[in-house]
Amino acid sequence: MKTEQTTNESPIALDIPKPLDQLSDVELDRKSCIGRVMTYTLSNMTNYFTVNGFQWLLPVALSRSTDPLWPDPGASIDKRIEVDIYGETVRTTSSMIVHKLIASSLAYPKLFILSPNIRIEKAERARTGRHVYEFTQLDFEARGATSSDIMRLVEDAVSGLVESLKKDGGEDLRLLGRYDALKVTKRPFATYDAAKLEEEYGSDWEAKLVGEIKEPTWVINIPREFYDFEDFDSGRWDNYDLMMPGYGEVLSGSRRECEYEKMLAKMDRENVRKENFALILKLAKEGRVKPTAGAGIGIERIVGWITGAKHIGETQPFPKVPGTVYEL
Ligand code: ASN
Repeated sequence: MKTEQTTNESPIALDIPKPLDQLSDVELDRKSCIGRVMTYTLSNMTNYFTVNGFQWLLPVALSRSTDPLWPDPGASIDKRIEVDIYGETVRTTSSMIVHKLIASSLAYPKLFILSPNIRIEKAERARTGRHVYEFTQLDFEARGATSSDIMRLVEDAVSGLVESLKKDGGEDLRLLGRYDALKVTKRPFATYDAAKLEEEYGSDWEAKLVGEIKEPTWVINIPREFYDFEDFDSGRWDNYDLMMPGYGEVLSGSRRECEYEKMLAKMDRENVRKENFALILKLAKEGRVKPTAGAGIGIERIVGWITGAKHIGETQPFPKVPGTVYEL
């Protein structure tokens, strides 16, 4: 998942999610209902990946190398957390992108990880409804896969999830007023090019697009971090975001860059500190970073879309709304 541009940063009438101990009985019932949808989603998705031959890796919290989250047109990181341990500086995980490219190249050709992503967003993002400063990402990667392989896999996973949830969790979806609104009937999903959307709608294209679409929709060719594949001749990016109707981005991914010279050139161009990516650069130089493709699903966002949560903090038992520090 990317920290994508948010067009909706002005304060809107939106209830900021409260900690559990401050909820009324009615609010606690709703919390519990969203919790059941969360449990179903996690169980359904992890099952989907395991039956399709993906190995389930455990997450890490501290590493020297983590996602630079740069360049990203919508990045709004207030603070990067770095701590010294054993005389070395480590960073809290912002995403496990670097780990999964290396893991998929070397030992686990098809993998997925449910990992905590810590992104200390600016406090003004409290009211976007789409940002929290800790979230869980279902990150997956497949050696030798193409973008289209991954897009078809995601379409299958999302359609399957919505279909079985309507069957098994229909009562909860009705309680949340979401049963009829959730529709995934078309396959493959419609696809738009970000450059064309920008031409047509300007920089606010995401809000316009999600206001118009009725079903999940892909946006491709989005300029992003060094690890997404860029064709240096055409300037096109082989990447994709999944947009949900009336909601926004819930997944981002790409075919990956695995050539040493290209990674280096992009890091230079983008002022990314190469010393923080020494291992992936070394492996790429040795030809040990393999062609892979994958994506990451923001769990709170996909459940937010399914349940119609106004703020993704509502899907978290212990909300992490930007600007607020909680006891739990
Ligand atoms: N997980 C995303 C990907 O697979 C990266 C991210 O979260 N920034 O591309």
